[in-house]
Amino acid sequence: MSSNRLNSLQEVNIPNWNWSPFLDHAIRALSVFNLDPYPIPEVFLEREGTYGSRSQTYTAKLATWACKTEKLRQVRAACLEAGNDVSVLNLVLSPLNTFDIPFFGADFVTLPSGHLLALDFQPVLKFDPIHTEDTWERLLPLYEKWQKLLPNGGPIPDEAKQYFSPGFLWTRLPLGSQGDEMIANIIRPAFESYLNLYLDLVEKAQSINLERSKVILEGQKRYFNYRAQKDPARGMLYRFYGKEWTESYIKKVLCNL
Ligand code: DBV
Repeated sequence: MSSNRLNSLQEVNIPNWNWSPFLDHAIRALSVFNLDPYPIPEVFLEREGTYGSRSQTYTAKLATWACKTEKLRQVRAACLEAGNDVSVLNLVLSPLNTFDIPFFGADFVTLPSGHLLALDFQPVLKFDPIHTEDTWERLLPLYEKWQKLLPNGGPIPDEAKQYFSPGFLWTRLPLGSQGDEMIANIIRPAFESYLNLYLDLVEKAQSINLERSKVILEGQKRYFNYRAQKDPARGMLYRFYGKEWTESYIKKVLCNL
């Protein structure tokens, strides 16, 4: 992997980060395509903050990995490790709007209260059969296989539901060996199988016509506007990096369509 940080195909430099095997796997799996750099401005590439009290301060390190391919406008991973007990991998694959396929999204969040794990193909147009039919047909068997081995993560806000697929894998797991084992034995292969299927959709995707691609673009913008406004990470990122930097990271990197 190139060591040129500015081209943003740099390695994520977070020692002991517990989600490394997941990102490494994703980068390997993506390598069936030609990976082009997706330049991330230097101020967002790596960021360190501190938090806590005067007697006990902790470091919060955030790194962004990104690339693009012929059909994926942006692939980006927000990788966070804070103190001894907070660790996040937020990975989103965003297709160009000339392809009629959903987003790939993974949100793996370790907090002092436990792991919160989400995996989905997030639809651009949830109620449009052209957009969803073939995809859900292939995704649902994977969902059924893995979700039944996991506790349900609980309700999500009503307004968010249009952005989740029927294959939304969603769970909360305890810290400690029980949670770790479920991550290794269930979440890891679930992630690999979702990503595998997604990359197959990308590979097979055919360009759509101009009229349709405008509809997809509007849907993609709606999705990112929603995420930019409701990003559940905002509170945490404010605490670590301040309001100004966080808002600009959300607008310019995470949800920049
Ligand atoms: N989420 C991000 C980024 C994060 C991040 C960039 C760098 O988009 C972390 C960090 N997600 C994050 C944190 C929380 C969540 C929650 C810290 C916990 C917030 C808290 O408890 O205070 C999946 N993530 C969530 C929730 C859902 C998802 C449903 C719970 C929201 C709630 O309880 O109201 N988010 C959702 C999903 C994707 C996503 C499927 C797909 C990429 O990003």
